[in-house]
Amino acid sequence: MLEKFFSKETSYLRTSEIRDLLKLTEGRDVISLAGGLPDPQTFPVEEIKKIVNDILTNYYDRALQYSTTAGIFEFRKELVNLSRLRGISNISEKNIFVTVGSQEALFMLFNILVDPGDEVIVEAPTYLAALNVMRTRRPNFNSINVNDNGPDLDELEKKVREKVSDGKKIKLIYVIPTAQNPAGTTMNLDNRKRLLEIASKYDFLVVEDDAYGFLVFEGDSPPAIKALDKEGRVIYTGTFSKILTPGLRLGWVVAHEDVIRELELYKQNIDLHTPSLSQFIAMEAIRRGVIQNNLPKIRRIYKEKRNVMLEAIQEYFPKDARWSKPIGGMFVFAWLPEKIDTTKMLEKALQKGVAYVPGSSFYADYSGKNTMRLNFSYPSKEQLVEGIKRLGETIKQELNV
Ligand code: PMP
Ligand code: G9A
Repeated sequence: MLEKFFSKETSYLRTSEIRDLLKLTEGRDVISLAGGLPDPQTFPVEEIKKIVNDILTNYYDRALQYSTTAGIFEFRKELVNLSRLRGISNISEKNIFVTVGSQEALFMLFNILVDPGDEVIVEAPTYLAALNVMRTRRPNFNSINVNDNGPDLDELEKKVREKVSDGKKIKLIYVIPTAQNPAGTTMNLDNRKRLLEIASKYDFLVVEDDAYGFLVFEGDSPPAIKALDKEGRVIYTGTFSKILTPGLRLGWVVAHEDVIRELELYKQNIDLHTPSLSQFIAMEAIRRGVIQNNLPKIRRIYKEKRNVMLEAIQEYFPKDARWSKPIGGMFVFAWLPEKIDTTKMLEKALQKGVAYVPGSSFYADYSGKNTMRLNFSYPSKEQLVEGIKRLGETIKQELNV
């Protein structure tokens, strides 16, 4: 009824299937392999209780007060230390910007960087909530397929060369190099270096989303691309959602001071600053080693759950399906026989009591109709087996229609 009053910009907003499915499955007897919720067992609740109590006793005057837009100074100092664990050195608190989750960081970054018609590069598939932000900027999307080592860099170089020979300029690539959401892939060190070389040669920015950089449970986590950046070309985003708790809604950006300045102006318009109390809690959690000490437990739990999910998929999925074998993160991505449209199949899966995220919304062009994303971090091991069993049955029935 009131749509006629809405701005033109609203017509570019797209719904998040992840958020829709959260609503749809809430309170229903459905095993959800859809949303990427952390396992609450990983929340260090006793330590947080103590931290909150100490903060409200000792620093209530600052923790309950307004604070600066870029983030609380001492917290930014701790973020310099935390970033070092991802190999990022040679930065100071002036390169750090605190946000309401890394989602806000992505929102602000794409708004300050992307104009309509700009050439942007994304992985296919990639994180849908980042795509939805970018869609509001109406860029020209260039999708690069993801293989076992992350984005196919030969394809990337070819695409970039084509654009350049057409007289176009690439603005940026958005990449999730470690335990990618949704594909579960990780770029090795050589590929990270090569990506930077390409970005440098053709002079575009790299927006590196490191949401799962601390969550590699098999082998070592390669350093962040930002750790290799000597030109200030990489803009890095991190989040506390997977290493502490998503309820604090805390993320951060590591970037050149030029970018930080622009973020500051932008955030003044959005929400003035990130909640002070959340920042104090995370700061103390870093200072007391709560996060660092909890990471082995998180990795162990997710590794066990990944194993359970992969074994169940092996047993219950049709033999001509293929799926990723992630070394970290929270998701397995599956490619089903071409005949299957996972968006259409979702209703049948829900009737059988299992949910997943259809893969097409992770593609800029909504292709990937036969793909799906499966979360293993939240369900119990029993639910993982039962959920995959139900899903396997749904797929096999669909193949026989
Ligand atoms: N980037 C990626 C790749 C994600 O998977 C997520 C959330 N799962 C986010 C960003 C945003 O997370 P948050 O806003 O909770 O930091
Ligand atoms: O499912 C994900 O990728 C992360 C969670 C996002 C959300 O809760 O919207």
